[in-house]
Amino acid sequence: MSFDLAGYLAERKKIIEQALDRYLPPENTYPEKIHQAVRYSIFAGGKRIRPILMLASYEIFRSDYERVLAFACALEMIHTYSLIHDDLPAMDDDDFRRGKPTSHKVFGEATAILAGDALQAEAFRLMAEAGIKEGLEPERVIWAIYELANSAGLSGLVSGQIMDLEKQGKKYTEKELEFIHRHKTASLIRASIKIGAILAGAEKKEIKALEEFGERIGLAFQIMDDILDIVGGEKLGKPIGSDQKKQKATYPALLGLNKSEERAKALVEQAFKFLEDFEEKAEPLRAIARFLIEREY
Ligand code: GRG
Repeated sequence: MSFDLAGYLAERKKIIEQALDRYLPPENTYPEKIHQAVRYSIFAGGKRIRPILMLASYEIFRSDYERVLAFACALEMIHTYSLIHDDLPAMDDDDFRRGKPTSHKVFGEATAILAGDALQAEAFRLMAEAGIKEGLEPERVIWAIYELANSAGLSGLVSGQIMDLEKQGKKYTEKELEFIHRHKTASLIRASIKIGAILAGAEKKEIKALEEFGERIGLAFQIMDDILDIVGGEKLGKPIGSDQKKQKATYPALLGLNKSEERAKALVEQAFKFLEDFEEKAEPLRAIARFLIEREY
């Protein structure tokens, strides 16, 4: 029987959203404005791919995923913070995200900055708290926290983002483009998969294989994101053509649409090789990887 990805993604999304709702203070908590802004962006309707990948990786080794839901939520918080800040006028200056007006359009710039800051700090608070409450192995918790910090900071998102901004409207090489995509996008996706394996107590060799898988699908994911900015439809939730308008460094701009698509597919094929030892336990990860390059949103 083939794997029911749509059902799996819908069920996982619900579990993650219910957990996010539990972990975040209610909207009427004082001072209401910041809680409203945080919840507005968190519940604006993302795919929840990073937490879903983390849980799928954890479940290769263990079934009690409830113990690590806080870590899955922390990944979504870091991701959402990065989107809020990326949309700010000082960065990409975007009006729509996830089909809704961006945070600064609704709450103003200062509140949007603070909502991003809050989500970033809350992510780390939540992981540390869960480590204590769930009785997880302290060394594994510290390792997982380290991996998330590493993927969000100077070795990850932030360095990808600064180069993305620097190269706007300028010449760039394929090496520079790959640096941007590896840091801006692949680093958090790779970390999501790695953290799942770390928390599940996987062996170093297994963690490494999953990390290699994550790096490749992360890069493929961003190439698809570049492609969708050109050919995407209504489901995308944001206007198409914005990369071209801003003269962003993208794969289609450098290689053309066909070659970009081939590159994304080849990366996913390479990624699959790293899952061979996990046999059918890695079927959800394979199905998600296929979805990432076939998606319309
Ligand atoms: C501000 C430090 C900082 C970093 C920003 C995330 C980011 C880096 C920029 C956003 C723009 C962009 C194209 C980022 C690449 C990552 C990406 C493809 C984000 C969209 O992720 P999805 O498709 O979004 O998972 P949803 O809405 O489904 O969660």
